[in-house]
Amino acid sequence: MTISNKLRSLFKSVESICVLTGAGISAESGVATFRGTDGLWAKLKPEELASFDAFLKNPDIVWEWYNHRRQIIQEVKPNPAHFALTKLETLVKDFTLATQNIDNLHFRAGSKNVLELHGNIERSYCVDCGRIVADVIVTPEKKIPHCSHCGGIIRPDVVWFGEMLPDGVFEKATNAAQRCELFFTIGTSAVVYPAAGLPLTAREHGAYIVEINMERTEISNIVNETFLGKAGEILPELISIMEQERRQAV
Ligand code: BJW
Ligand code: ZN
Repeated sequence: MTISNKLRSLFKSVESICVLTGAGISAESGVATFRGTDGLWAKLKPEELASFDAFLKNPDIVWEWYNHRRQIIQEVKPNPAHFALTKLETLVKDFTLATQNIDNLHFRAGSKNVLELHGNIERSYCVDCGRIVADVIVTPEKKIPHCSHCGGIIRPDVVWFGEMLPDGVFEKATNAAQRCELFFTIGTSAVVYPAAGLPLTAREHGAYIVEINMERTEISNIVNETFLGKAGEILPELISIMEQERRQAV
């Protein structure tokens, strides 16, 4: 793998890293991405499934979709890209992983400082009283779960279009993007805001931006270096180069 001299030398000394991940990092685990020809939204319209209005109109259909995805996510495993990020966290003093994914795979791989920008599919909450519910059961007989406390409708704890991100989480991600020296954007089409603004923030504050994706994206022209290919192949290689550089530097 060819990497620039700038990145190689940054690998030796960097102590502050921020990472943004998107659906592409979980693709090799078997979780479908959203956009693109094989994406979830090639056939399904996001506005019909990923907004609160859509949920209120058809809670049973939205629950069926999330239940189906929850089942897939429970069966899949983190892949080498998730594990490479777990390793990366141990190499530097300041590490933040902001993920747009709701699949829990970073936590399952052992990453610690993870900011879930768009929630977590394995959690749900009551739209009326806000209580968090861990184990929601949806069946053909019981298509819409209700709160055992107040009777309100339970919804998945994910962020839909037009909704604010969880309290304080985006602020933490912005801080990390502002203070990092090296920023990775991995497996995201970088079209959904405010998450897609994080690499731009990092760049404005002087960070070196590295993108890993199967194809060029909306932000490829503002990043410093793009590696085209599978995150599960590229990331482990990059982290092993970084380890080598740091061993030599001691
Ligand atoms: C690989 C790979 C491999 C594949 N290796 N790579 C106009 C302009 C600007 C903004 C807006 C606008 N109109 C509306 C907005 C705001 C809106 C937005 O950004 N819309 C744009 C689409 C235009 N944003 C919001 O509404 C956000 N909230 C907000 O702004 O609050 C403020 C506000 C409040 C009230 C009113 C107004 C404003 C909330 C956004 C929530 C997004 N939610 C979703 C669904 C989550 C639940 C669920 O999963 O069902 O989050 S949408 C969906 O997109 C999901 C993802 O997290 C997100 C990003 O997708 P991601 O991860 O980038 O996936 P893909 O599929 O797009 O890309 C995968 C990539 O991987 C591809 O590039 C592949 O090439 C690559 N890849 N295999 C490496 N092996
Ligand atoms: Zn309730």
